[in-house]
Amino acid sequence: MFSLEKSKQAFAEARTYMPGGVNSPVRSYRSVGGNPPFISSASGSRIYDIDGNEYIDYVLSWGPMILGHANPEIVASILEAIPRGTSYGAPTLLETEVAKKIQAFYPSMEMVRMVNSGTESTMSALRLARGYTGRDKIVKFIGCYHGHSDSLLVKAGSGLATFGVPDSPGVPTGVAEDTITLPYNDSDAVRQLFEAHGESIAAIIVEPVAGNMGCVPPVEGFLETLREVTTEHGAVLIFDEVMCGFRSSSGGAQKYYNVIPDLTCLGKIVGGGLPMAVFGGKKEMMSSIAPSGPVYQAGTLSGNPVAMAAGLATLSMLQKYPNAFRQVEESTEALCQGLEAAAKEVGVPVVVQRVGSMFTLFFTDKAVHNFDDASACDMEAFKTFFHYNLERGIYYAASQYESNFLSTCHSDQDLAYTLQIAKEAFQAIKG
Ligand code: HOZ
Repeated sequence: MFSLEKSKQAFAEARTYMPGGVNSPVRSYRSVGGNPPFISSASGSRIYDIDGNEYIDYVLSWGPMILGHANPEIVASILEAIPRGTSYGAPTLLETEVAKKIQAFYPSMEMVRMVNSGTESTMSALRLARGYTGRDKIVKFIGCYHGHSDSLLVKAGSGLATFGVPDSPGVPTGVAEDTITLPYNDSDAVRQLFEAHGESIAAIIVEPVAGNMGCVPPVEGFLETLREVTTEHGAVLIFDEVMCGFRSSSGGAQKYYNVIPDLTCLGKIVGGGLPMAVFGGKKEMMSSIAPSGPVYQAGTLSGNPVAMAAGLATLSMLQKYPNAFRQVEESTEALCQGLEAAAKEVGVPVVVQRVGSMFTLFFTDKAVHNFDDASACDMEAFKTFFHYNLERGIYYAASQYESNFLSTCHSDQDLAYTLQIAKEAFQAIKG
């Protein structure tokens, strides 16, 4: 019998000490209602809560656990690193090894700077773009989330969309004024903007596959347009691949769509689940970063030896088993086809959008190309689907505005059970 009794007590206590009882808003389940399970452990495709419930995990820490939770080789590398000390604030050999591995997957990242989170990565890439071009304005797309730095917390998707807040209080008006927002996948709007104001724009930042309004792929020509206009007007093109990195393909969205940005931001996955992120790109541009150049960026925990060990182990395994990408993509494709077929059979309007091994099931009857499309989905149906699944051991992202992921550990049996429960959930929605 499914129960979240212990999690309920834990959540009540946590709310006394932390806003909403959590350290990141979507985890609080406000948009879907109910109580979040408090997690005690995870292994392979499974995650376990303190009430003893077991779930097939499609969140995977919001993407990074592509090789499954607690992968033995990654765990061994971490355990081996810890006795050597957990932080030095000084250079190590490991950092260069990790940089080389990142470059092997992402050749456009000729030079990198390591940081601790996706937020730091995008914030620093933007500062570099502004410093390099000597311009202030940046362009982002409505529904794309690039972390919570001031410039980027404007019409962001993810947690803000989940809670229906377009912009956050606390972002200075002057900063927000320098952020121009356009609808995702609207090439004409981008062209018009650059024709009128191209000379004052430092950068376009984009999730080349949006993950934070649910999984929304770029329409044909969109990324190409971004590349064209930025080149033409001397602006910097930044791909935020924090979510879609290593998920769209082994070389991310830039390899999959064959559009190469000037700067790339990666997070989560490069640290094998430990706090680590990175930004990088053209050597000439990256040379503007301190101490080579004047654009300041720093951090004691950057290049942390334990995170580097986890990252190196993850990237080495992905290099050693390149089939991992195909395997996880094939499983994701099979699952998505099965979900769509089950919904169709029951007669519930559902569109499943997927790129590589990330996907979102939207309760709608038409393709989702931008934030307005995502917002028009049936959120009540999503809630019913979400809770029906959770209570039966399937752990999806707790918001229609998020993506789900698979790992190499998700077995055929996992997928079969997931599809069985999905069909039942569609029947429950149909009533
Ligand atoms: N909105 C974040 C992922 N897209 C959630 C991160 C978290 O809660 O850990």
